Amino acid sequence: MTETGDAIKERIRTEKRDPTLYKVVLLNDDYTTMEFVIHVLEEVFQKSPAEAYQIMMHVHVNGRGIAGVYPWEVAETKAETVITMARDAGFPLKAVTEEA
Ligand code: TYC
Repeated sequence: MTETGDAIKERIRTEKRDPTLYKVVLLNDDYTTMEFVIHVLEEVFQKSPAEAYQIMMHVHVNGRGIAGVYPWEVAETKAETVITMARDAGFPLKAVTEEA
């Protein structure tokens, strides 16, 4: 392979391994039930019941909290899933992504 070819291959590999991570941040509100937030943390973010309870209470008390940290596309999908599940259940729960 030529030097140029190797350089292009290397660039493609680098792009595929983008190390940037994103936080999925849950926002508090007055209407979503604590049980629903715990359910979301267990189902979407694979948290144990104890961890899910702790994160939910952190958000409830502090206004926001980190549900998990993931590569961009995973973080965006999880945030969208949270919003869709909440809308379907009639809750205003919001999740946003932020660079970690
Ligand atoms: N504040 C909500 C209540 O008192 C519970 C809640 C916690 C809502 C975390 C959203 O991201 C949230 N029912």
